[in-house]
Amino acid sequence: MATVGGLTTGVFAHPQQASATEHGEQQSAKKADVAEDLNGDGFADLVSGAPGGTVSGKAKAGYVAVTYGSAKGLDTANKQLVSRSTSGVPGSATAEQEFGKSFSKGDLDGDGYADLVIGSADASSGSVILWGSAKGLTGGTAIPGFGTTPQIGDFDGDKQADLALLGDPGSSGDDPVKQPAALWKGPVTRSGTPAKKLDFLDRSEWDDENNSATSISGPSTVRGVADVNGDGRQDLTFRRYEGDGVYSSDALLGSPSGFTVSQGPDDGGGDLDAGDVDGDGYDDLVVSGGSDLFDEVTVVFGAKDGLSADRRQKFDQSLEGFPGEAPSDGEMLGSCVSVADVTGDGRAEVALGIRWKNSGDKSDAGAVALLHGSDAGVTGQGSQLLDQDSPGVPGVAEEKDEFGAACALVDVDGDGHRDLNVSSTQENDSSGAVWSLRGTGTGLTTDDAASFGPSDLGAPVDGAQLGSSIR
Ligand SMILES: [Ca+2]
Ligand SMILES: [Ca+2]
Ligand SMILES: [Ca+2]
Ligand SMILES: [Ca+2]
Repeated sequence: MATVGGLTTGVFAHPQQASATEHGEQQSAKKADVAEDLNGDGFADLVSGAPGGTVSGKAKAGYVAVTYGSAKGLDTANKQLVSRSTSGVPGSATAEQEFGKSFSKGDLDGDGYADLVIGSADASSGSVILWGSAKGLTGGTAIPGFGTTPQIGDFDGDKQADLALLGDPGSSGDDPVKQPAALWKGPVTRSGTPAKKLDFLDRSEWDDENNSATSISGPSTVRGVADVNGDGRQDLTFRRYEGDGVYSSDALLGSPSGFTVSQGPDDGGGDLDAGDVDGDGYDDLVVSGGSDLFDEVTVVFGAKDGLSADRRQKFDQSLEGFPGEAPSDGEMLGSCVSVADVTGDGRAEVALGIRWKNSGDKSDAGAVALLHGSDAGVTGQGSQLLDQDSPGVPGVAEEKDEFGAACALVDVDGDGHRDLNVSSTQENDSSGAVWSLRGTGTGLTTDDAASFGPSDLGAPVDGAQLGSSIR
């Protein structure tokens, strides 16, 4: 596997762009959304999960790495590692727990610093809240029993972040099962007490067979938040099992009295995210994995009543303008999906990992594409395709690197353009690595591209799979 150096700078930076950067540094950063800024310095911070990391001698105990944003982007010298062995964090490192398999940022106690809630592979291990401060994350508050994809968002629209929690769904063959779920209304105190515990589902959604006030039909995993019905309340984007091998990608609409389900497409199960692709004020759900070969992407447009039942767009790499060589079967278009406005025109870009794409004759080296939004939906026009052999991207493409495992559009340099942070979990014998490519008014540039692996962070290396999820 290719060696990824320290915080490597792209070697193809142009002098005129270097001076533009210097000029940019004299301007103040566009203040980051509080929900993304753990230390309150105005720059969004990036969190990378390493669920395979060995901690205190326990294999796959797991950890997360926080790299703080700055005018120069991510700074590996300004980082923080959090595991169950970190002082103040409740519990202890446990083999196979995969702490950091999921996590979410947001200001749960309303003090102006984003907090981080971290989940595990094992729901019964619970989640942990780390509290943001000017010095970074501090303390640790246990949330017993709800270790599956905890998600922060303002679900009732009162400007105070809330917390959606999922427990262990157990198993029951081919049928959906009852999965414990809890909705905590913020603010949440440092002792782990919410202002109120709400029913997870709105009463109209109750269903005697599988749902109740405190459960959902599952197994379900939450993938993020968006506002698909434009009512100012954040909605959960999630995937749930419907039975007989069918997974559905849906939205749970936020309300003052719990969520209501808004049905999205059934598919084989890739990744999903939402953002306002067509700029009409409703976030749109972008789902990968629409065909047997995981090579199709579906856009489900948001509307006043939730996800539209009939306004949908399907595309694959034959989309006009999609760059790169003609695809072979099974490249896994959309191995990761991140949707957010990079260019600043009010229409979200869509980042798609293609983790099994070949780079020349190197199979499964992986790649990532950035496509633009337009009034009509996702367009191939002006899109970009990058891999580790692209000029300016640190590292060298190698077989089975699977670049594009996870991705997150987060503005880590505070210039108002979201930057593409993307991982390869297979890099360097599955230690994993994360790349950060800068966003601009027209798309992505490889100028000042950076990358780091666990060794650059002084973190456990072997099999860590750093970047399994990034946010
Ligand atoms: Ca920050
Ligand atoms: Ca806080
Ligand atoms: Ca909403
Ligand atoms: Ca940026």
